[in-house]
Amino acid sequence: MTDHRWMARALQLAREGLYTTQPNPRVGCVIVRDGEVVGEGFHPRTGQPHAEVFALRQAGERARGATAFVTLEPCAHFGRTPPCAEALIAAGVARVVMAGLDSNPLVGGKGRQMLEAAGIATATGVLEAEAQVLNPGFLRRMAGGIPWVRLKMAGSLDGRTGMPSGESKWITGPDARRDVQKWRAMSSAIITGIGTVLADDPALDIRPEEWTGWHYGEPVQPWRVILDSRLRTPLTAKVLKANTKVIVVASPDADDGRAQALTALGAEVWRLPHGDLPGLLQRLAAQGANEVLVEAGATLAGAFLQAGVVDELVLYLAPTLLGSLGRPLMALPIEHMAGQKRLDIRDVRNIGADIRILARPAAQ
Ligand code: AOF
Ligand code: ZN
Repeated sequence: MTDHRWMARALQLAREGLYTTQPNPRVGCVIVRDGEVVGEGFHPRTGQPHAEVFALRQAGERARGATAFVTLEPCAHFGRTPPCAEALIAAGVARVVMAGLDSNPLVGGKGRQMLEAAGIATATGVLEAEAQVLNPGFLRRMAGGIPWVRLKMAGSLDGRTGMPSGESKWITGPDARRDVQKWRAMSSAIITGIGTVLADDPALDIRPEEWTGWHYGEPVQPWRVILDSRLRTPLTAKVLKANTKVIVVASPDADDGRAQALTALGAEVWRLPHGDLPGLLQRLAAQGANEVLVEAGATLAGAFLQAGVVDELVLYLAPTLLGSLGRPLMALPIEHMAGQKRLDIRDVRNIGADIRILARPAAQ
């Protein structure tokens, strides 16, 4: 029981890095001796020390004979920083409790082995599900080479996103729009479509002045990804001015001149077969994307769902009825009940005057 209590504290610490650690995982660590916390730490940013290092620094000599609670298996490799398993051994820690193993092939099980070989007692599986929720993208990318995909949508209570004319501002309220900032900040990349760029010219950025929910330091700006098979992105589009990586995904035969003009503005142009969403996701993961947020119109939202690559839906519904002429949330033509996409609802809450539903595709 007490193991759970200290791990809960370590998870709380890990959450400090919710918006800043990518591409690294969010990790927290608590060092406890004789029922008393002697050190705490979390991983703040890629390139900076790991959670265990901060906790060990704080504990100093008091780490000797203590128990370390870590939300992820301590690393065993020399990455940008030296192995945490070695640091724990050197500090004389007696026991290490970890929520789960690291799915990074460089670490997976090796950290625990190193600790055990040094005579340190280990325990694994304490609040493991809670720890996984904190790093769905990192664990997925390391284990399977694809990111965790969230699809954000907003509409009326009757599932409409605007009028037949395209008129759509505003359906959801300012609180819901602020809440979206949080999902953006948690993401390594935001994916949108050329339709949205042409219609709304969104910047898709995180505006700390609009949202102060972040904890440690300013959020890392997610990459912007525009699916634009024929390279119609205007050179004046706001999304191109992002202070982060901008990727325009085009068809293999899209115009070279357009590609060069976009590259000259600092964007990367990736060429992929039209509709190859799994290929795109693999490539994003290969570059370090953990969680991606799809913020797109009905066509692309439908395409992601059809391709079966959505892990989580983030759906904002406003207390209004836009009626049957309104545009649907997603283009998802289904003819028979057998083709329906059933979901598991994981969370429902009020966000200002709107509601937010988190749902995941149900196991088929
Ligand atoms: C830990 N504690 O706090 C974190 C870990 O490039 P580096 O050196 O930062 O290493 C990154 C890898 O280390 C990352 O892919 C993951 O496997 C592990 N992250 N491990 O013991 C931490 N953030
Ligand atoms: Zn480490």
